[in-house]
Amino acid sequence: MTDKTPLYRPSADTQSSNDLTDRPTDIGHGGEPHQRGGPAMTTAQGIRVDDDQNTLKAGARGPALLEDFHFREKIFHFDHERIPERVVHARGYGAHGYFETTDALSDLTSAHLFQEKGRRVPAFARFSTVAGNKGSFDLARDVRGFAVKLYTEEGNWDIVGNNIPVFFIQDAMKFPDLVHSVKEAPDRAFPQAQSAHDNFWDFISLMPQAMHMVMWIMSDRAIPRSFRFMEGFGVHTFRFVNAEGKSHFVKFHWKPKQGLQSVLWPEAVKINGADPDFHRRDLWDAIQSGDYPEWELGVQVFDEDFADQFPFDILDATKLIPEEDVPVRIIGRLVLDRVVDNFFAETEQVAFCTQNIVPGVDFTNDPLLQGRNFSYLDTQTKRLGGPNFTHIPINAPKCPFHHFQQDGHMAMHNPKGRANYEPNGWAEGGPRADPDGAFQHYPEMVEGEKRKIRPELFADHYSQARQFYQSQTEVEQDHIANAITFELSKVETPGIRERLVAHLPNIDTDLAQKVADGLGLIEVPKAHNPARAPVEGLNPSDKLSILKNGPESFAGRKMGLLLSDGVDDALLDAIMEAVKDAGGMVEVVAPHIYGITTAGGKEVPADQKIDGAPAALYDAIVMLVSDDGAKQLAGMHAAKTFALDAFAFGKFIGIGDAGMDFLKMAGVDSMDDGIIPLDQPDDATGFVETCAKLRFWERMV
Ligand code: HDE
Repeated sequence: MTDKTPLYRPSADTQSSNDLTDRPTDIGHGGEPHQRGGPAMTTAQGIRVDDDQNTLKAGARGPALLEDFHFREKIFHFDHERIPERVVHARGYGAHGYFETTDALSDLTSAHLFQEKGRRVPAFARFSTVAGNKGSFDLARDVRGFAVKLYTEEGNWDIVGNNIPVFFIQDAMKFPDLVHSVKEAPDRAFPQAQSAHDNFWDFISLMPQAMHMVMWIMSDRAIPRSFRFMEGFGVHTFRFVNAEGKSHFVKFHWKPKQGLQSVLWPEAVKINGADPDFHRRDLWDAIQSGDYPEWELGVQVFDEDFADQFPFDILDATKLIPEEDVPVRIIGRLVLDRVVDNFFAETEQVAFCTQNIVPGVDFTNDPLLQGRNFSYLDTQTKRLGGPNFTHIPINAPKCPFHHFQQDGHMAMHNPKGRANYEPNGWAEGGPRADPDGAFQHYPEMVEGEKRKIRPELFADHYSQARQFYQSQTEVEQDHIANAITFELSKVETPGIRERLVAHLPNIDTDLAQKVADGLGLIEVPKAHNPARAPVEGLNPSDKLSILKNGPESFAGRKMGLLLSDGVDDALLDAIMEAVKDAGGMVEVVAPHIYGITTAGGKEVPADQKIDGAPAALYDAIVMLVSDDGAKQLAGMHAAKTFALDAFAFGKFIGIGDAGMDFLKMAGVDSMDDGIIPLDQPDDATGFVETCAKLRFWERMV
């Protein structure tokens, strides 16, 4: 063949024409709309592009030419699209909103934000899992990050917390080891986003300080129903400092207005397959539908006297202060009301830093927090490529800022004039430090020997682990035992399993026995010797349980409606209406994605084809099917599994028309009070009210 062969040049929109003239012709200058809709395409340098389908060649079959600056620029930019993902908390999802003070606190802090009820500042929150890579699934059994950036009048304040109030380790020195152990093993690069493997439990079983946190991550806190249904905690003890310079200790709490709710582990496993984006989709959908998630900000405030008599060290991040000892005072609310315009620009580039605090707030000497104050700034420099990450809009303060920092990669704020140092004698001399209204470090007295050491009280590792376990309902205790059993069953080395189980008698002997039985151990291994005798007689705390703090209505939750052709119109309308009235959402699941036709001839589109929507995706279920529909669904494996799962996961199931026949055909042969007949439209409201109770737990014990 020679270059005399006919030319083929697909056009932008058809990809099929040989006609060299079939391409945009009506291209005006200055970016005005081009004939197919958008503005004229240019390179990043602003040069207009004539063809975006073909590289420049020496003849139709000839080599590509280096001269093709459009192609080279396009590919070069594509090659550089990724920035390093976060070493931890790589997978996350963020949204914008605002924070509003609901209770002024001028007696405790000079922070401008808290001086007056009703003060509002813009906020950005990012929720995340810790262990998995950026593309991992949402329902990993894992801690969730709960990071909030408040753009205050006095600068950015980042509260970089988690959905669990304690942490695995006490000193930042161990963080790289912890993270290496939980991430995929370095030789095989798996497992992804899971703690159920030898390295993690090997490390943890050698770190008694992690035992309190182990109780939390093995509880249902680690598999939240959505970001909207989980608490957030600042974890460390911080300080509030008032205008007179007086300091109080403070712990931060975010309490979801929606209540607490988690999924079951077997549900999590199914959800990860059916919808790996379950949590991010939930946040997006809620905000887009106007159902704005909301959290109250609460503080536990206490003084040195309390700290001195508290049986644990308030600088120890493996301990919490029970709300029964120091009640949580609600001082504000966070509302997320806007999704991002661009995930990369905002959620991926947002740079939280624990050291970002404002006047009136200060650090304590918690050795974990002190280490974090170094790590976050360092990590942002690496991820965002240089020191100017504060020039990126999502990270820039929304208050005035002036300093002499200059240049560096991608500098966007470039001061004019010649004064770039201080002191200087120029008339336009630039900013000057001024103690009035400035951040002042709390002048805490510090003395001591310079040693690598920890306080003696940090050595109590089991007391609060026990308190947490004993504060749970029976169902939740079972879930903890099952989770530890599951995880250790994935551990291949028997010695690691036994070393971990040997911690459990120090926490609770029943728990130890349940796990030993679950693993098939002949007996509970001899308990490890505690480094310090546990504190006896700590009272259980109801606030530590999810089930005791659940939602009170169906608001913000989702009903899965399994439908077939020929269903009763009035009943269907009544259910849809009742869920809507309760503030919930409905998703229609049907044999086909085009939906169903009711007995009255109305077409109802489906949101999901049954094969792609296991019952685990929903908080409660309605099965509204006709006689023929029951038979049709009973012949579909996915529909039968849907029914069996709904039952097995303890969901409330509303049954209309021939739904009961279908349930039986699917293999559900025992009936209970969680299966609720919907005989007439009036039954719908009562059913939805019952669903407020999350699950029919009696079926599950
Ligand atoms: Fe982090 N952590 N962390 N962490 N952390 C990061 O910063 C670190 C810790 C938390 O949505 C990194 O920007 C050290 C506790 C959240 O962008 C990194 C130590 C708590 C996020 C880092 C801890 C957290 C991070 C990785 C031990 C709860 C995600 C990327 C001293 C109170 C923020 C990044 C977001 C992210 C370091 C322990 C919460 C590497 C050294 C305890 C929510 O800087």
